[in-house]
Amino acid sequence: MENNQVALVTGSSSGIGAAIAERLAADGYLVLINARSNNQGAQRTLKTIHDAGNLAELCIADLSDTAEIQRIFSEIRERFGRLDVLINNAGICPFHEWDEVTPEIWDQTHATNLRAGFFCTQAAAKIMIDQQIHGRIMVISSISAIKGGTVQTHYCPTKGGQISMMNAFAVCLGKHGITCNSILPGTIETPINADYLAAGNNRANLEIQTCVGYIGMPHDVAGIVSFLAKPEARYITGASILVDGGELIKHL
Ligand code: RM4
Repeated sequence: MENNQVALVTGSSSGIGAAIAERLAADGYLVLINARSNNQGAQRTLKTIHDAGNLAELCIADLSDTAEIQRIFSEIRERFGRLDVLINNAGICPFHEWDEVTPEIWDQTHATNLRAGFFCTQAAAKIMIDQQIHGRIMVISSISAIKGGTVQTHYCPTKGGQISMMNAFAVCLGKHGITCNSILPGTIETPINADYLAAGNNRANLEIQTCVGYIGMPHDVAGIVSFLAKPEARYITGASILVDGGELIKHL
């Protein structure tokens, strides 16, 4: 791989984002670890990458604030002069019954999951085009883009929107050699659903919904991201790739 390539992974203080950050650093990128604050998780991801002898720096910003997005992308331009990979991973899933969702919960979920992804992609693509970089942009969407969830009526549309947004960007950016793809994880063992998985029979119920009989781990998602970032994946754009242990097809 060409030296000095830079990858930004939003929301990489824990879970899927942390695993992607570690994987891309192992692949040779200087990884920018984004988190809302300089918290323990961000420090842990940074230390894991450094301990493995790879490159990473913190990139602290709350991406639900578009001014913060502008700030970090100006900094990336000034400091590195390039961006090769953007992984739109930051996301929240505050579980609420459909009749308890308030406009505030709706707005907050959309600002983090969808609006931030749009403005990060817009800013990243401008750098890639200016630098003539055949960049890679991905969004970590979800099986929930397709499948409904009882406590996710406000969250599912953000995941569906992420796919349609990546497809639209794929159309716009293909001529610049930039690919835009969506990854759709099923249930993955992360802090976002730790309480849910621990309650009642939720874990067992989710396990039997998959073909493989178990719940995936963050590194199960990181592998496909690593592949899509490579030059050999140049012809894959506008794709939606399920990483769900066969959950979606099992009950069709
Ligand atoms: C996902 C999907 C999973 C759930 C997470 C929090 O997109 O719905 O099943 O665990 O959200």
